[in-house]
Amino acid sequence: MALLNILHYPDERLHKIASQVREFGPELQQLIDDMAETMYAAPGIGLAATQVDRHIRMLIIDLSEEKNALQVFINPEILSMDGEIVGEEGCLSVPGIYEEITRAAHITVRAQDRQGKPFDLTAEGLLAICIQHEIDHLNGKVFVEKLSRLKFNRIVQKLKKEQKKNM
Ligand code: GNR
Ligand code: NI
Repeated sequence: MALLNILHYPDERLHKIASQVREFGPELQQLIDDMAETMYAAPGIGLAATQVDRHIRMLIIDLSEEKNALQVFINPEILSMDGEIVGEEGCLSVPGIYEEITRAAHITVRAQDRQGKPFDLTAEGLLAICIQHEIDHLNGKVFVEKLSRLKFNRIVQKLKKEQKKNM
């Protein structure tokens, strides 16, 4: 197992669009395990492959306290969404920033598990928010880009200042 480096906004690699996973071999299994270790260490409740500079359609989520309920979504597709939910979101690629974001309240997602077996899942609440947040990453989108231009610009300025300080 290994800890992976998480890209930080505004790294342009966070804007890459991920491609379909076609092989479910040992390389993918290793990446899933390494991403899980990285997410738990952070700590975070979700992680998209994009965030560790692997541009394939794979994301992981674990909402449990005990960190023992890993959910793996490969080639996820949202089949339906309805309603609205507002929740405070954070992102491991945008450390220290927490903002309220409006998302669909109920979604049905189709994906494959780590063996490649397809499944459908209906989600609401934090799980629905998290799946949408992670699928956005696979499409090159980061949650701060959903904010007003004023809020977004302030955050980018702040992040650039932080980065300078840490050089
Ligand atoms: O750890 C995370 N917490 C979180 C909280 C509210 C909404 C979404 C998230 S996902 C985030 C981890 C992350 O950056 N995933 O891409
Ligand atoms: Ni994120």
